[in-house]
Amino acid sequence: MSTFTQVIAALKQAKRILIGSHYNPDGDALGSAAALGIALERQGKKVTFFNRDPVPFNLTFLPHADRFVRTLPKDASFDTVVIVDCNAAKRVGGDFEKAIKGTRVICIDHHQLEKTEGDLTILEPDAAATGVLIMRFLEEAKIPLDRILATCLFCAITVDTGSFRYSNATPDVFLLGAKLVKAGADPYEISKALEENYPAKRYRLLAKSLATLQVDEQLGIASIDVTQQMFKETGTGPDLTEEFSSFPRSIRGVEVALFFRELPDGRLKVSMRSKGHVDVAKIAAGFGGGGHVHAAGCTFEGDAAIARKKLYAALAAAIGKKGT
Ligand SMILES: [Mn+2]
Repeated sequence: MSTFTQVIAALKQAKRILIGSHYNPDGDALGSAAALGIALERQGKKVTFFNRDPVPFNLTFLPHADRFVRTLPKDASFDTVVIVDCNAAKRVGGDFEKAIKGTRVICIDHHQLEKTEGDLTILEPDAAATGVLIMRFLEEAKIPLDRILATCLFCAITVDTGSFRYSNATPDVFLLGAKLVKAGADPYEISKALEENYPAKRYRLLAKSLATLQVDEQLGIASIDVTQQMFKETGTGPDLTEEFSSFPRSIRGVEVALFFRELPDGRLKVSMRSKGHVDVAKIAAGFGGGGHVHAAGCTFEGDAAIARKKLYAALAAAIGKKGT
């Protein structure tokens, strides 16, 4: 693992920097990438902001959101690449994987269980968001916060802490939030953009999905499903399923909430949310996925019904471990 001092020194030497974050980006991925890139531009660097996927509709309010490109010119060349909110080029995907060959790679991330590909890596699984690490970078690099940087970083932290509600919302995280609000971030404007900005068809999809609700009271597991058919009927896509897992999670007695989503090729993807002691990152890893202790996911290969059974068996074992 590397220090901020090392990363700052490397970025000081850099001239043409490519910043990438994981595909299906969330507010932490794009907020962190935007804040870091804007800060580096202020240091006179040439910065390219990359994400394979479009900026989700509820993140277009981010300063410089329109700067993210989804492809790179063939002759694009960079001397330094920064990967934020993940730590493998394949999680960024697209043109990014080719563009990083022969360049210095820096990773800044807070996910567990993945191997880093960085020449320099800051990996802190205990950090509430990558945005927290970017804040620390700015502080150590003596780059002052302003409204633009604060807005990006407040978005990053608010998204990854469930609006400062999850167990990662520590006193230190609240102090960082206060700093960002002092620097000009507007919590209500940001939360309005993030959460009070949905098209009506999201709720038509949600209604269909909630009709699939299954609750296993014995185990404390609740699940909902979204199928390709439902997307078709409502004219929606996976970008409108953000936070669907919060509905099964909000049921009394539920320890683990599951959100199953059918992929266009028929495979089944699951997002898991744990309310208590169950480490869903560990369970997801058993199926080739990953994430955090309280939020993780994986995609199953092969028969969906068998995959579901296997997942429930793994969860039952984990839930049964309580108190031993
Ligand atoms: Mn994150």
